[in-house]
Amino acid sequence: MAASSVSQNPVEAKTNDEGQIETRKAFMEFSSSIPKRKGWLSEHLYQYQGSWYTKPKFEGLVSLQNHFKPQPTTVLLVSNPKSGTTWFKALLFALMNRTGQYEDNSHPLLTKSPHECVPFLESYAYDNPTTPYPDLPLLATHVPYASLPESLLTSDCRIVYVFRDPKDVFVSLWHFAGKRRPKKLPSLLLDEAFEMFCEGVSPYGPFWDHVLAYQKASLECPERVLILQYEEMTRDPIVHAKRLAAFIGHPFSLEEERQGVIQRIVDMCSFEKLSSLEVNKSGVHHGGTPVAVQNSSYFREGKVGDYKNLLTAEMIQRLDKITKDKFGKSGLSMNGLLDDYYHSTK
Ligand code: PAP
Repeated sequence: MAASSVSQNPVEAKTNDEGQIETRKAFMEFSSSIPKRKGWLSEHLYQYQGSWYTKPKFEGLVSLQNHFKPQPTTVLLVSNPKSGTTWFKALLFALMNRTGQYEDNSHPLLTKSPHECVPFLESYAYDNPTTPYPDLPLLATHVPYASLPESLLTSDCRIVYVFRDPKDVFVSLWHFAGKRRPKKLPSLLLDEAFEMFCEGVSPYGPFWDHVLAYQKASLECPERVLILQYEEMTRDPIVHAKRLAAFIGHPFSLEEERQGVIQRIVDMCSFEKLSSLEVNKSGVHHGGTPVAVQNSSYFREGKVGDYKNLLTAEMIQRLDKITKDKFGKSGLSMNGLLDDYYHSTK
């Protein structure tokens, strides 16, 4: 894969306990010199290598860029926040840990959140700056392509990238921010959040640049980067689960197909199933944030087109126009993303 064009970070992350403090201090100094804007989930977002981060995620990213050493067989799930990460974490984890290998009712996904089963790299790096990365076959990140660690770009790792209609992404993120934003901060009004999202000021944003960079990598190296759309997965989960399994090197055998293993995986990872599990209804997990996160906050509606319940016609038109302008010439397949737009502009 092409190496990142962005020069690697200016803050050197250290690995011992003392170093951790040094890194935090270096970060504090550095962060006072870079652009910052009002945040969604925290007070501020900081701009680094063209994208926007909360403090913990920025610090995690810096550590990641300095220290991450992937295994050649690592599979990395990448997404913009709110694009289907939880769902695809579950799917990929289940594809690697087939239901057939477990007794009924003993699959780890039934008692652990997908975020516990598949950690985010930058969150892990923030929480464990002095500990080596876990030797797990499946990891996840929201980091944009240009900021991925060199070690990953030059490795044989496979990347699964999932993207989603930005209208649903925006709505999902706004609701999530409503739950997660500290109460002491002034609320983030819908119109203000919408302007920020359109401008590209959202966690790991701009949204469109994030997608386009991975799409380019996928075109250049299709055997290393697979790009999938949330909406496609909802339309035909069996077909795409099979594609995913083959891509990550765990294709289904005819026997497994006959036994209905694919359907069982798709069912176990469905919104209805996962959101009804006790662990995802009342559990919490820690991951790169100072406070524990309620697992239930990752399960809201799980639908395609929920944006219609919140956005005005003007907002829909504006986001679609940005998407059309940005994605238009990319050749990116956008199955159904702009249907409303073309309908309304006929
Ligand atoms: P993250 O990037 O912060 O980890 P992510 O999982 O990408 O979040 O996004 C959460 C969205 O995925 C929510 O969408 P909504 O707000 O529009 O409802 C959530 O409901 C949806 N989601 C979670 N699990 C599933 C699933 N199994 N199937 C489909 N959608 C899901």
